[in-house]
Amino acid sequence: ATAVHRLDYCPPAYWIDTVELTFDLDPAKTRVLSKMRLRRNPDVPAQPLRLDGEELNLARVQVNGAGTSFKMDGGQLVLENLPEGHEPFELEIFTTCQPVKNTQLSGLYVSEGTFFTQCEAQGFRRITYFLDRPDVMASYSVLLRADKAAYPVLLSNGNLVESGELDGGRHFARWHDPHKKPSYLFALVAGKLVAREQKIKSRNGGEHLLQVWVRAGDLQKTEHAMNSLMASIAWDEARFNLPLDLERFMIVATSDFNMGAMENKGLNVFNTKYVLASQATATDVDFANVESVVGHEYFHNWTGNRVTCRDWFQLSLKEGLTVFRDQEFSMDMAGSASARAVKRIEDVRVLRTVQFPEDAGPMAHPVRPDSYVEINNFYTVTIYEKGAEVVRMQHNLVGREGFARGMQLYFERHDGQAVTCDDFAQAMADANPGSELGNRLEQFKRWYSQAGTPRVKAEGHYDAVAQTYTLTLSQSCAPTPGQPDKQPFVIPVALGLLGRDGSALPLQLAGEAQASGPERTIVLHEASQTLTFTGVAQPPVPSLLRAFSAPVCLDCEYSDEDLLLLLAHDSDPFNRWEAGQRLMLRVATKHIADSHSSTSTEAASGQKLLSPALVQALRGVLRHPQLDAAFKDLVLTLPSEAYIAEQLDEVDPQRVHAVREALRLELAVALQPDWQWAFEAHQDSGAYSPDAASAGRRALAGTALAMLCLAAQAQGDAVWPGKAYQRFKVAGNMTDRINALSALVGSGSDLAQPALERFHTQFKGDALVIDKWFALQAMAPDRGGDVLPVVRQLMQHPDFSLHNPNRARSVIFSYCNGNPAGLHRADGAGYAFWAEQVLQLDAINAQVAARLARSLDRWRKLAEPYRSAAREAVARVAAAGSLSNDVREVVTRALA
Ligand code: B3K
Ligand code: ZN
Repeated sequence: ATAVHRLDYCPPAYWIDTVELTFDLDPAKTRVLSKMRLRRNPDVPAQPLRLDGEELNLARVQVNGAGTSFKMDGGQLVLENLPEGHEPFELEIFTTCQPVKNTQLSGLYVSEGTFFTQCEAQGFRRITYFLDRPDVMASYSVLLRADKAAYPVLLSNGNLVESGELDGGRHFARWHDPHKKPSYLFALVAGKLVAREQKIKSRNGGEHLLQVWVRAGDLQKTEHAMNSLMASIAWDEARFNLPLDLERFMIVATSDFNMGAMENKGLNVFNTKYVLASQATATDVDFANVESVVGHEYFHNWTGNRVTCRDWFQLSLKEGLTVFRDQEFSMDMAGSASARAVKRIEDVRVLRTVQFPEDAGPMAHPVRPDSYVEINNFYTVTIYEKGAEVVRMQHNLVGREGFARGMQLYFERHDGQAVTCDDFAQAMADANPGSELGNRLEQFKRWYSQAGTPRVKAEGHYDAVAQTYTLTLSQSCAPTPGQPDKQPFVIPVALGLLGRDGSALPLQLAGEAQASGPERTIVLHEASQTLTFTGVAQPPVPSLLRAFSAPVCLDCEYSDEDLLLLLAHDSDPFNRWEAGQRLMLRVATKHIADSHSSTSTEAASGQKLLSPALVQALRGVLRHPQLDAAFKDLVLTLPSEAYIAEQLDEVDPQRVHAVREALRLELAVALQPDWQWAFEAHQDSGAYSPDAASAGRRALAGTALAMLCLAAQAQGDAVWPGKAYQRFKVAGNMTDRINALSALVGSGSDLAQPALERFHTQFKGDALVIDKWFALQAMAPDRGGDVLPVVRQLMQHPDFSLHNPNRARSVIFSYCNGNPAGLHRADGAGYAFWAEQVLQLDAINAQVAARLARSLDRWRKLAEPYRSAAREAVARVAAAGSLSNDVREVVTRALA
């Protein structure tokens, strides 16, 4: 397989105006007849038609009703003798495929007896020969035929035109999609399903039918998804003036799915994980995820479907923008300013613990990549989450109203087109002339072309005599693969200054006539810029990069006192949280670096890692009368092992784990009475509701219980584990139940095993809950290498299957990505397991295998003996015969 390059883009040599597809659905052999009207693209020199195809059996090709010559070239079907001139002609292709043998879950496949399709990015070519590229937009009519008893429901995109009976117990349904679309948005579903239905009226009076299709037993778990869909529709109308453009909008759930969900036009296909939710089986986080993913896929209807991508290098055009939109939707749904901040912190946490490492590793790529071997490897946190940050910066540079104007102009210009990231940024800038974005568009666009996380260094100096505070901001960005030198970025830095009493100081820059409000955004665009604030009566503490105004690492030499001040008083909740994280990170890295003393002896000798001042400050947050529970929970949670590791030059994962565990225990013991208060003060009263405020209270109570169990375990006290077991048994919702179970597992209590057994008995048969049961065990804190044998044993469990992606993720990914201390064993056995599983999975499902292959990306950062052992495992995978392109690309880059 060779790389595809962005700059090689050429428009298609032909356009496909209409497609009529006829499916005779049969799991073993499905027949597909495709009748297309094509015409030559007048803007491109005459050339043969080359259609993409994969794993197809070709039976017949006809042009304008007569047989024609063709040849095969590298999987493509090549037609050389097509009618000349620019008149449309008809091409008919008859193929068959084998859905039941499709373990890749790309193209047409069978899940629990139901047919599903997944076409993004290049699955349509596994259904029929086609110009399988997003800039070819066609009008689709689909005729589905199948056995009626086995497949009573037949769905495709658009509107149902006709349906009826056929001979031999078969039936049919004919669908027509009124909107032109690229092939990646095609979908069909056929099987035994039932729907929750809802009729709605949109603002302009149009009537729409909403459906959520699931297996019969799951209907009562679809209310939240339907509510989320209705909320999404209302939100997009209200916030962006974007209406639902279909009479019918369907969501269908499947338990075999490579990712979260897919935005096929009018027929979204979802992983059950992001549809089904009931208080008994889904946690608050699951409820929030359902809302956010339903929103995300719905928002794609405009950002992705109405305006799509010219080529796959532009993937972030739709993904970055749609993630930004779903983040904003979740924030608006959460309500209060503080709930918005909580969502922002959660999003930034993902960005920093997953995307920053990607941007610093061998797979680093720009938001708009320049080349790829396998496009499926580029559905990354960089394209999605960093892409969303790049949109967010544009939003912040032009303001909320300006952004709305930019969106409007984008749709005025490009509705119905396949466009580029440049087109989006241009519309934003053109709608906002004179703004910081309008003035610096070309430089701003380096965010799309340069990979890597910029570092911003801030150095402040207070001059008591002149009453000035000078702040120098400098930026740099480390080399990434193929990009040794970086040009300066446009970096919006939202900031404020705090006085020693915690008050917000007015901001007045030298040369300005008067002070402005207590917060403003400075746009750093040079390598280094110096700001002078005047009329500063006391040495201030700067609060920088408020609300995480740019996706950068901020280096600022704060004293502990400065950070304690920010933690206690910053009016920006993000930076308040960040100050606490910095303080805890500082303690962690100091003790990790101090390799002479072993942490266990420190703990045993009663030596404290956390200063009394920090403990007191954390207690202050925990007991604070005004702060929200969700926010307190975030502040009181230590930075993850992954995030701590990211700050180190060389990582000993066992050391990171030991120090973090020691800190966790210390926090548990030092705040014991406070945790007890927090647990008791945040009990649910009344009916379950997954809203942000109630979820926050449950989260804090859950953390408190985990801390109480941890402290109790260390003190040999059985009271709290007993309480946790009791709560586990009687919990009225899955959040409280799994939190109690996790407190037992996490503290290593003897009650963990009986609780796990009870849990399995209670929920066997509910796949999504059993996934949680597997994941909890695979992510249990490692104690002397005890997790790997458990993981191997779990894979022997009758409920385990490598073929179901959710199940494979619940065990293998949970262990390899969610349990650093379990994976990084000095004996290398974790790496050997990883290599084994990558190879096994690759024979089944290349996309899933390639995701797993990413787990050891950053082997170079490891200390010995981990480094050599990890490298060897990656090399072992790379050396295996018959690797998929997907896995080969990942391991090749990892070793480069
Ligand atoms: N667009 C899909 C992702 C498709 C992934 C293909 N490998 C889901 C989403 O981002 O909404
Ligand atoms: Zn998306």
